[in-house]
Amino acid sequence: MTKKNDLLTVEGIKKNLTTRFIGADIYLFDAIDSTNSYAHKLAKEGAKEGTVVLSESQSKGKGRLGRTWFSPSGVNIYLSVILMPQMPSTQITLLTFAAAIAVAKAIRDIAGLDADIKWPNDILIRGKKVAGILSEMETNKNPLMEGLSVKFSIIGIGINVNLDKKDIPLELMDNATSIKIESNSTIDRMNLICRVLENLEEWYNLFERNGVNDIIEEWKSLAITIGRDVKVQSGNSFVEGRAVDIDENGALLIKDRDGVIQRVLSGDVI
Ligand code: BT5
Repeated sequence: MTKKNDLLTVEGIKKNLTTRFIGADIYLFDAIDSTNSYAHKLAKEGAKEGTVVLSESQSKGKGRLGRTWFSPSGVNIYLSVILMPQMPSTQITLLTFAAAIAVAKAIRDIAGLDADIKWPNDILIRGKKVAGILSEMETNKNPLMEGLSVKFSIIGIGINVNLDKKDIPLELMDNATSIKIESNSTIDRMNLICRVLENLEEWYNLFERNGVNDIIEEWKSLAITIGRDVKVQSGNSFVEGRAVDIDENGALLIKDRDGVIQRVLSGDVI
């Protein structure tokens, strides 16, 4: 149950937010199907870069590949940001990385917990998933770039904040956690939203100014995947071996049993 003074408000967020453009326009709902779907619709209708969509709950919260995101009311964060980066569609994973850095650092700062990143889009505390990121995009042909370029991207972030253990559904029990469960304290969600948006703007700006290197270095310093033996499922195929690095598009480089480097751009570490 949510106490009335724990509810999110646009004024409460804006009062505290120091960003230049992310969150200049904020849409906040009590209930919605998916903040990503709504942000996508807004972007198509011409919403500005940096527009943020938030909801207290989602009835059809989306994960990747048609999976669902458990989105109970009043305790967590479900937010989507519209970004319009000048980049080829092949670099979209780097926006996921920027968001993962933003979330992991905000959790570290506010709750003092070791939040780690698991390739490509999970934030974990003590091995359990506390947040997930879903980057979606529309593309078009850009005469200045090879292949397709990003027209706009929707960065969706779900964070389990004040979710109690007893409210986690059975099927997620073994793998999901919340900041409250791990820190034993209730977190100010508006404060966390502001820190996430500020971090995201900082890393997005760095990316636009300096390219991929800073993001990749920072991501690696927060990630637990590199250096481990992994099995990655990508579609119907599996790659097994030692995760040795990521490349300039955020693909995972895995050294297989024969010593051959396999490149996996999307998938799940299982
Ligand atoms: C993700 O997908 O982790 C991306 C989640 C993005 C959610 C945000 S909420 C705001 C925005 N609007 C949306 O509609 N979506 C975004 P994936 O890597 O596919 O992981 C999904 C899997 O995580 C599920 O199949 C479950 O196993 C697990 N899961 C679902 N809900 C969870 C939760 N609340 N906490 C932890 N794990 C969860």
